[in-house]
Amino acid sequence: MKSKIALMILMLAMLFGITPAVHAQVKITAEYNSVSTATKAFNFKTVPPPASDDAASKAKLVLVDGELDPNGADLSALTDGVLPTDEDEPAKNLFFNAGTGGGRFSMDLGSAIEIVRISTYSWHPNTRGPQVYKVWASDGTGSNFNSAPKGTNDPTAYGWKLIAVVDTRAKQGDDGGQHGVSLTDAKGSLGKYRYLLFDFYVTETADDYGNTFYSEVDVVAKK
Ligand SMILES: [Ca+2]
Ligand SMILES: [Ca+2]
Repeated sequence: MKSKIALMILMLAMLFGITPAVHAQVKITAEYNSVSTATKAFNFKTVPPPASDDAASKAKLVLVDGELDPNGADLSALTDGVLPTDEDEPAKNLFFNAGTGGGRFSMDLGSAIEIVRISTYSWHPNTRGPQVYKVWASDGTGSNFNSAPKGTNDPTAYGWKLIAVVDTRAKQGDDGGQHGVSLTDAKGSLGKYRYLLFDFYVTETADDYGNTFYSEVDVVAKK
């Protein structure tokens, strides 16, 4: 338990501490369906619904740091195109273990591709609904590239570039419900990358249940 708490503190420090400047062009679009309006269709105002045939569907996912909650799905749930049909469906979501501060995983797309959009989707009736994460990308060609830097290491020192810091928590009140996020770039492409690295953080530490229920992560390649 001591190591879990240490990891949580470290990850929170990394999230709220000094972070390198994010690529100025990346646009973060975060949209939300309340508990009463969310449906299994995951329809948002402008964020497209999750896809089953996106570039992430064939990606290889690896758990780099942290532990998954045994009550939830494994990493494959993030890219299988399958969605929960209810607001509290652990088996259809990926979430890090209760009492831990989140974790890190990588995604290997197989080859470097032009990425036009990364979208993330989550659904839960209360504090496990919002998304708090960082995502880095790499083409994997740098001499210092490490495909699996542990959570204590800043990926930018290992050949990764920070793409976005996402936080969809409401400023006040309950923000349970369905959250959809799209990362895009005014230039039409986030860049040409083979690897993505995600840090998922807890939304709160008031209790052990702050790890978000992630339903899907889409990576859309340029056509
Ligand atoms: Ca997908
Ligand atoms: Ca899924």
